[in-house]
Amino acid sequence: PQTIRLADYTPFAWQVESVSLTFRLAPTATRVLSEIRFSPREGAQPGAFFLHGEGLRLIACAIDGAAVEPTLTDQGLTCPVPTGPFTFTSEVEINPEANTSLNGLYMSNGMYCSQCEAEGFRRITYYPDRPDVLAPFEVRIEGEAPVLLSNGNPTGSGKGWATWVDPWPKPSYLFALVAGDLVAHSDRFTTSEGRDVALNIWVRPGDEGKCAYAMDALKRSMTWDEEVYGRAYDLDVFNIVAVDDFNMGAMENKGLNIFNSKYVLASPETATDRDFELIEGIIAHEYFHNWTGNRITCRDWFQLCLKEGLTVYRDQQFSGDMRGHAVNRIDNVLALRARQFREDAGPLAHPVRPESYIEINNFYTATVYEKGAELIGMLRALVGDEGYAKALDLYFTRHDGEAATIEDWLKVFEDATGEDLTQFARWYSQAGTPTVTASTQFDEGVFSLTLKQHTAPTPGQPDKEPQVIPVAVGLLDSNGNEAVPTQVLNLNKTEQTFDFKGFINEPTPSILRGFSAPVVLEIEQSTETRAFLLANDTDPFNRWEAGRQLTRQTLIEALDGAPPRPELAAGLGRVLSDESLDPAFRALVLSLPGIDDIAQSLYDAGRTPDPTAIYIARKGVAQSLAAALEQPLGQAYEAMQTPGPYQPTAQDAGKRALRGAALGFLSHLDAGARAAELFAASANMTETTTALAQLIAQGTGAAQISAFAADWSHDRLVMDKWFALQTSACPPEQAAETARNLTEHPDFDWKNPNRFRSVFGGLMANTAGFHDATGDAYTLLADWLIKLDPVNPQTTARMTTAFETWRRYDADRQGMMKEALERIKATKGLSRDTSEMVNRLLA
Ligand code: BAL
Ligand code: ZN
Repeated sequence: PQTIRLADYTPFAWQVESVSLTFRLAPTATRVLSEIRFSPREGAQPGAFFLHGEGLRLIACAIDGAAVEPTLTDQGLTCPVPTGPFTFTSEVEINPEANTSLNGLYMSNGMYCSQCEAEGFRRITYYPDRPDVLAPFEVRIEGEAPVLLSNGNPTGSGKGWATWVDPWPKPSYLFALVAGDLVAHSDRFTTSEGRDVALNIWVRPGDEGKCAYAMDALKRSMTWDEEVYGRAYDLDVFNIVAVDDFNMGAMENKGLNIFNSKYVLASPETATDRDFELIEGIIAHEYFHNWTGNRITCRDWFQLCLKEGLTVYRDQQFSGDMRGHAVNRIDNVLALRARQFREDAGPLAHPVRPESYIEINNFYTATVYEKGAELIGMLRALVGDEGYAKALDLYFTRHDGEAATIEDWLKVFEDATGEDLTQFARWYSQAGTPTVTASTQFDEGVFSLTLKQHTAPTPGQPDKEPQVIPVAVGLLDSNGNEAVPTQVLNLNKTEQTFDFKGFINEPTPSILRGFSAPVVLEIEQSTETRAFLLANDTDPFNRWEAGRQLTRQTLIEALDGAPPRPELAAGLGRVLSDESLDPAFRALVLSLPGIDDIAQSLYDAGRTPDPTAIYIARKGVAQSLAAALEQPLGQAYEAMQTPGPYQPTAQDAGKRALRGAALGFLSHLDAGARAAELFAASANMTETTTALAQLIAQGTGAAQISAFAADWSHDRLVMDKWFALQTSACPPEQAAETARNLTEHPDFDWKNPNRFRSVFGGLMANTAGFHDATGDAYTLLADWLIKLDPVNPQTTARMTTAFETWRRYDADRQGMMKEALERIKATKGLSRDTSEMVNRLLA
């Protein structure tokens, strides 16, 4: 397979003036007629003309009406073209029903649906399928389905046809088509520019009652983008479609977002607090792409973080505004550490802007998305809020309608603020998570903070240069008052010392407040200092972080047989009972680091982690904390009830989160009695799944597992939870067998990505279960990935990341994981997607 390199970028030599497409839909033989107007740009040479096309049956093509016989390969066509402007027409046939890859035009439960990012449009028709080719599209759809949708504004419809015009030039990856028996949940929105926009969420009949929350989130997103970024919507209609078979979470096609149904459909009975939160965030994310991604797109796929990092940053800002910044920041950092730090520490580490790829779908990663968002946050910290606002305004005016690069992005910051971002740009090209080591000294009233930075080698990058790291620091006096309020230190050398003068007593530093940079902070701190920060830090992130450090230390000590330090229970108990604190925050303080987190900490410290031992130690710590805090936990469990009808508000969700955290501890003491009671009484999915997870973890949930299935077998999304809970929450020694049994369940529709991910994503999340010493889970997952690969390469490739930590473990586990990967690698006809992933994992 061919490696694509950033350094080889060359512009397309033709401009596409217009695209007109006609679809004659038929499940196994859809005809696509295209008329594309090309005009030459600099570098255009007669004859040298290539259009992408994969899996297409060419019926005919012509240039300016004269038939041509192009040279066809499995990647596209070449044909002679004239020197001046010309019109290329073609007719191709495709088979949506046979398209199980869910890439291009495919069918899901009888509905036609498309997914074109990154390179799916070439499976629909011949086209320069690259993000720097922008054109206005007209689409005519002919088909029997009652609803026929494409991008832009509707311009006509009749029995069996509809036409759409999208006036905004767009790259082909933003094309979309949907046709099916759908019903709409509709609303309207008037933009700040006075445009009256029809809003529709299209779902299967019967699901229309589960769209209200998504619609409300959409309207809040539209208002927020006007108020915060000055960006108004630019078409007369905004359509969202929910589809059950989808590889990603959602897709920002212009004016026609397509969503995995799990991120649209919600009712109190069927969706959890977390589902509501994700729906809100993803609706916002896709909507925000209308400006950051669609109006300004990416020149090439190496620039993916230009739209994704920025749009994640924007959706995180929005969610913070909607739900509270402190808790939102902690949640985002937890996700960053769990997925991106893990990626950056292993064989799949790559820069936020990669320099080469074989299959671009493999680079829709936590690094591009979440670390990409962190870079925006750091830029903002460096230039200030005003500088950020100026830079963004300049970005929108300068690059509207263009396909831009990271250089363009950094240039608007330089031009708007006068900052030199040459060194900052390293964040985009250098992979790996920097470690910042802090040490302090106190001498004659001067408090000195020395910060050192180091980044370990990553694949292809043995040597690292120092980065620009904004380190937000505050100093506390011995009463816990702010002696020096937060200031941002600019660490840009390998080692720097920062002095703070005028102290009588030594202050306590609170470093990396708000998690001001995506780094690992190492500082030698006593248990007392951590307990002090947990009790007193005025920065909520660092307050939580102090508790986290304390629990992590306790868990690691427990592995070596030490009982939990009393400071931990005392500190957690104070937070638990502090009613001035947000319950959601208290829940986060009470949540223990996961097994994967501890395994990485041990590995970083030069030890070989044993996931089974960590599981046992973690359970022991939870039990002893539960015993020490039984009374306040019981009180919180009672006090955090949310009587009355379920509301998906952040406030109520926070109470339920704290109640769930208390239940988690208490279940160790009452063998699941409270959980069984809660399960029986619950009228909402949040409490039902919280209770069921505890019962499954205690190994006492058989009756409830059956009852849940009996209640919900008709609801796909709820049954996804049923599958996932069993593999993720069950005792580790049962994990592989549980997963295997579930694959034999009649409802295990393995070609549906949500269902496949429920079972195997759940298994991966059960760290001790996945890494059980028998290696059964490795074998099972490898067997299924080999089976899934020819059907759905994208989902298969994504799930190979289960093995990305293989080098962390002991020789036996390493050997078994390596063998699983080698077996996948040796599979005949393995997809380019999966092949690239296993090669990188094994390299
Ligand atoms: N562009 C792919 C889906 C998303 O990031 O919104
Ligand atoms: Zn996105």
